[in-house]
Amino acid sequence: MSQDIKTVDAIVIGAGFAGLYAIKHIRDAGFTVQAFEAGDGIGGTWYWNHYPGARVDLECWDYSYSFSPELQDEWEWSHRYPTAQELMAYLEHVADRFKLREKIQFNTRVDSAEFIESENLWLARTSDGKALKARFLVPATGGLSVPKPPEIPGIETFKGEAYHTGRWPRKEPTYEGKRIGVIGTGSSGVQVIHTLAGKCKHLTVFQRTAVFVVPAKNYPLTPEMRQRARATYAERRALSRITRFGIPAAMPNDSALEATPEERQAKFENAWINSQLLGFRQCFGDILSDGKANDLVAEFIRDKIRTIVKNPETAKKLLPYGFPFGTKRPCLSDNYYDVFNRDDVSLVDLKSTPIVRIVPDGIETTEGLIELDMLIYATGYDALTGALTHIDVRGIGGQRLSDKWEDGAKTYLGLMTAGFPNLFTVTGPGSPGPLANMSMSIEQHVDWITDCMAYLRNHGIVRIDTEPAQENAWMDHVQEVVSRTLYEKANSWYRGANVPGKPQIFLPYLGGHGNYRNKCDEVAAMGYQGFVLTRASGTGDAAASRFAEAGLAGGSV
Ligand code: N01
Repeated sequence: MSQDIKTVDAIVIGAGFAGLYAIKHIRDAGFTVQAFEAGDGIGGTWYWNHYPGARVDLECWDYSYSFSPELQDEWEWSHRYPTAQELMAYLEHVADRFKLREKIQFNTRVDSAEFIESENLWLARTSDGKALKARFLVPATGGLSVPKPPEIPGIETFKGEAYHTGRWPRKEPTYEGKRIGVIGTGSSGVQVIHTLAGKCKHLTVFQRTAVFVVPAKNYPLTPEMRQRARATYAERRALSRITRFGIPAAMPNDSALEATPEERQAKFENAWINSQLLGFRQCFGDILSDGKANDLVAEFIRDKIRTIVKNPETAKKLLPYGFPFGTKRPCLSDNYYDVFNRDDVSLVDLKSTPIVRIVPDGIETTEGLIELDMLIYATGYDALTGALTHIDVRGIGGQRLSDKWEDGAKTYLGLMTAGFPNLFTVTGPGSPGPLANMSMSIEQHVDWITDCMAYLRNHGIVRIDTEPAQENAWMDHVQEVVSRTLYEKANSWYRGANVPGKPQIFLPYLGGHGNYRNKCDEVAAMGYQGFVLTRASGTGDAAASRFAEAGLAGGSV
């Protein structure tokens, strides 16, 4: 039976930003590729998250592929921060331009993947009842793709419409005349709230934790702006490859505490006026590492909230406390706080007025029933690990990935986890991932993975794995770097704190995109130092890595 199963060089899971580039780059390196995508179209995160107001919070010049100058030149971005719909159109264009669709099987989930040790192949089983083998498994499943339900009793009893932002229906719901409740005030909730306010009969915001929202300053792009961006693309991308966040923004070294109050005020005002995601963090070098410096920014933003929101009681509820600025992803919006000055928007502070249960007609809080026609869950994701552990992945000895990561995900360089050979994670836990420009990080990972695959092919190596000691040392380093910052002080999804029962370990690598890229390149240049390479029997190799003779017939990649 196993003879009948087709074998390809690589299975890619997902057809979002990461999956598309993986398909292209791996195919162009001469490998056979099959991709599977659960949705019926291209887009990944943007396919599932096209809720009202969904748009990226990095500038389009940075949150886009850099691998093709022609693509950069021909694509016409409409806004500084494109919507989910525009990003989908871009990704569809990429799929067509580079002829990637033929490699993708849509509407198909990879349910399980098992490493067949005797063959050094992955055996994947898919939701259409079929199976496929591959030398390499490349889950490009995204860090924010498994929605986290709100864990509120009675959720199934609600008789109105209910949607999670991460699974938005393809057919846009109507909002006019409806009483809508939004649970959650992270990046997704903030975008939904500022977009639906004024477009429905009444909007009720259920806020558990107030967040820092800074102006987006989104604007339409003119032909001149596009022309300027095109002229500097090469420079911009080159700089992004060496910076901490993977965008062309250098981080300063000076301390907020050493500046005069006037200097601080001027910088903070400038960050507020000329806002962008990193604006406040770029004001001084210690905003993310010194609690007192951070408090200065936090208080500056709280003052803005007090000024914008007219009702002092409402303003007070919207003031973020309990975590340093920047340690949960700040949100961008041009009118979030103004929305709370409207008569058709109300705020329920769940700290003082908790939800008791969801009932057929709405939400019952400790202060009574709020009747609703539609409920929107903007409650986030089982981030960074969820998409991987939801697939039944089994490595050496049948070990389940979900069991191995029971006490926290472990990887070497965010690229491989020991005991799961030939499986490369794209922007996985232990890599900078969400704490850098995702599109830059994706390209860096896919380039590295493809180069590695080519190296293995050229050297007759049929298996690559890492060792527990390597990943322990790497994850210790990830924790050590974060301990030098304020990030650990927040109950964020970066450390799994948003999912009840999830082990809490800080997963993204904070050492900086540029440094991380150098480290990955260095490891490769040293013959994949820290990885265990197993060759097909009978071939020789002088690489510095340790080889384990597996005695296998192979080299068929
Ligand atoms: O999810 P989140 P998200 N009862 O986890 C609340 C990226 N992104 O989808 O903070 C009541 O940040 C929860 O409250 P608390 C971006 O990286 C980017 O908004 O846990 N509330 C929180 O308020 C972002 O960081 C863009 O106390 C409950 C909210 O739900 C990441 O995706 C746009 C609850 C979840 O916030 C995730 O953002 C959108 C409960 N039971 C997303 N459970 C852009 O590029 C959870 N909450 C602009």
